[in-house]
Amino acid sequence: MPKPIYVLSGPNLNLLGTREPEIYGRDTLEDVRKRCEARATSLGYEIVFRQSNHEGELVDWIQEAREKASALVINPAAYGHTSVALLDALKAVGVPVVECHLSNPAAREAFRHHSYVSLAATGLVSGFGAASYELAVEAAAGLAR
Ligand code: CA2
Repeated sequence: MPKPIYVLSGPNLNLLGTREPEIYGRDTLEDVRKRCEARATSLGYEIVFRQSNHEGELVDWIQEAREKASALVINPAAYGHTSVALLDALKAVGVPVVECHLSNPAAREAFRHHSYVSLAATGLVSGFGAASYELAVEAAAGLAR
């Protein structure tokens, strides 16, 4: 069995499915986890699926992925727009990185148009709701081979 694909989610995504369904959909983060797990299993991978509201904890998990992951999917949420710390950690991770977003930040407010995380990602999947995560897992598996 290859090393797992890490799937990390940033701040407030624990609230998924409880508010703003017109933007983020009705799936909960647990629903998203199940969808990612099913897609990864079909591709021969396990996943490590985690969410944190804390920037430093996300940095710790990205550093952990350097040793323990085949590839990394990250929805950095608002930290994507602000965090040089996440960018620095991702630049050092040494495994393929796929950025994902439920919504399409490029079609939203101007402050969402810039992503530090994009500077360290091979690619970006955005705008497809929970399916963005599944597609990102598939892309990550393809990059990991
Ligand atoms: O579209 C995405 O996945 C985002 O990463 C979500 C972030 C936002 O800051 C990014 O610009 C785009 C916000 C996550 C907040 O998630 C919530 C979900 C349900 C209810 C409240 C917040």
